[in-house]
Amino acid sequence: MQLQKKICLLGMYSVGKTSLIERFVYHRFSDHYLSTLGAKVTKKSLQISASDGQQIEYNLLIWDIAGEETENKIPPSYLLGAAGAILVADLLRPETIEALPSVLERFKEINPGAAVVLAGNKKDLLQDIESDSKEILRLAHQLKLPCHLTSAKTGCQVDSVFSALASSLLSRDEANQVISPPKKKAKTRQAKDQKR
Ligand SMILES: Nc1nc2c(ncn2[C@@H]2O[C@H](COP(=O)(O)OP(=O)(O)OP(=O)(O)O)[C@@H](O)[C@H]2O)c(=O)[nH]1
Ligand SMILES: [Mg+2]
Repeated sequence: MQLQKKICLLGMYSVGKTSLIERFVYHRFSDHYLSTLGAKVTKKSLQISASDGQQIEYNLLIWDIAGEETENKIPPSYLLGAAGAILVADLLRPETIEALPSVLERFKEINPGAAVVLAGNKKDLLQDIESDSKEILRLAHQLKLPCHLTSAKTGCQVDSVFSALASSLLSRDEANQVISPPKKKAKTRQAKDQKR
């Protein structure tokens, strides 16, 4: 079964949203910083097994959205219709972590039922992972959201954060019965049983 989903990468400027997408989709990284203007959409498919064993293919439309600034709010049309979001912070810039609750609030205002995961990025730059990841892990706990410590540079946990989002999309699709058990097979078996 194939399903198309819009997902958004959100968070302050220069936290590594574009770099995470580049790593996930094209397996590459650049140290060069080119700030995103507006939004850019990239496609990538991801396979996941539903709880009944059927293979689900999520065709992700990944929206890379420029970091919000006070005078430059994200247009609602960029967020509209999203099934999920990865909220990204730079582990070495506390203000980027502090910004996440309001980013989440704005995203959820427009997409109340959407799935959200957090990414604490630039893990490769940390000297003391335990102390430098405390704040984002505390926030994730408080917001009850999954959180991954990623590095777009090394690729560490990048696939995991996208997979975690896909798992949350799957749970929602199963709960909303968008993905239902393969009924045809059940009927065929029933018919066979009746014939016997
Ligand atoms: N060391 C390291 N640098 C990173 C990592 N991720 C991104 N960068 C660097 O951080 C800078 C900003 O990365 P971008 O991916 O452009 O950030 P962005 O969030 O898309 O920024 P805006 O488009 O302005 O909102 C670039 O110079 C990247 O090379 C990482 O995991 N580790
Ligand atoms: Mg960008």
